[in-house]
Amino acid sequence: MQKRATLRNLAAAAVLAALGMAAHAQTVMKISISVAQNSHQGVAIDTFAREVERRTNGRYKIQTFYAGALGGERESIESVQLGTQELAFSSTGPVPNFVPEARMFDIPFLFRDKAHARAVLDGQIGQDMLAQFDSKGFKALAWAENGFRHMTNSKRAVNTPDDLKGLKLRTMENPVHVAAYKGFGIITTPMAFPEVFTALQQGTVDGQENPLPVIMSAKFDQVQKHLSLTGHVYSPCIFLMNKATFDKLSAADKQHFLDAAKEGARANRARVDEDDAKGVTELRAKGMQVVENVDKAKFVNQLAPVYAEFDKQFGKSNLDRIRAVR
Ligand code: EAX
Repeated sequence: MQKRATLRNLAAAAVLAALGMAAHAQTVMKISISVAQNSHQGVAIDTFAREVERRTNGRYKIQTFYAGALGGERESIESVQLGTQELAFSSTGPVPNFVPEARMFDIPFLFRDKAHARAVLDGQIGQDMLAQFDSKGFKALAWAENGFRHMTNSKRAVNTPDDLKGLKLRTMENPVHVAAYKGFGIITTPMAFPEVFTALQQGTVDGQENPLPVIMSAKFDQVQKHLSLTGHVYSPCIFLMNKATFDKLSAADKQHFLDAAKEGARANRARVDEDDAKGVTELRAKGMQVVENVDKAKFVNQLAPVYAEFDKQFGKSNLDRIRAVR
């Protein structure tokens, strides 16, 4: 009799333990960026991670990795496509290697300002572009922002395109950027972001180009003398998730991940605005010489031959549709 009661209690305890485990079963996923945590990109993934955990009541935990800890942007995107890493937050720099259609957004001087870029990305054109990622093994959760890119170098002030001629600049691994920068006479060196600081420090390249939030968080003022606010390219960022991993989520959890990415993008864009507002003052105080008013018309005119090529590649009507968005 006693033995049977003990066995019953043991069975009950085992069931409770199993239920307890089930109630607290947690799936851990990884997300990475190539810049420091204290940055517009760090804010994006930290907000995303917090929101996913909150909205799924802890059923999903997002482990965040910064400063290229899991590799550069191209490497991380590749890992997400393969499924060895569930998520990445990246600029669109390396994206054309995976989703060629997306390179349209990398065309110099295509976007008037951040409001225009955000309206395009959050509107029909941008949402249609997100759908292009599905067939390439990605679920693109949301657009976010890197910002308008500016030129830095250690050699000379850049006021006109002629000042760019012969400069060895690191570029992202992006075919549109490389073609455009060659149009300025730049000697282009495509390179993953985690290698850039050392390359600048050692003089392997003379300069690079990035938004103020990246220049600030990467402390490029320590290895670059000159900054010119060329704003030559608007650089989106994007939340990418392995498609098969996303498809396995319940309908409710799919929505939680999508909403968390939108929250992350909201926090990210707010931090870009903050950094843009104080960046020039901060970088000047750290010793950079800043050219604030370059003659943008001269830079645009210099790219006329390249634009003719882009009109052919992407269809002038598609580019005009983007320009027409208010
Ligand atoms: O954070 O590789 C680059 O220059 C990109 O802007 C990257 O997002 C740096």
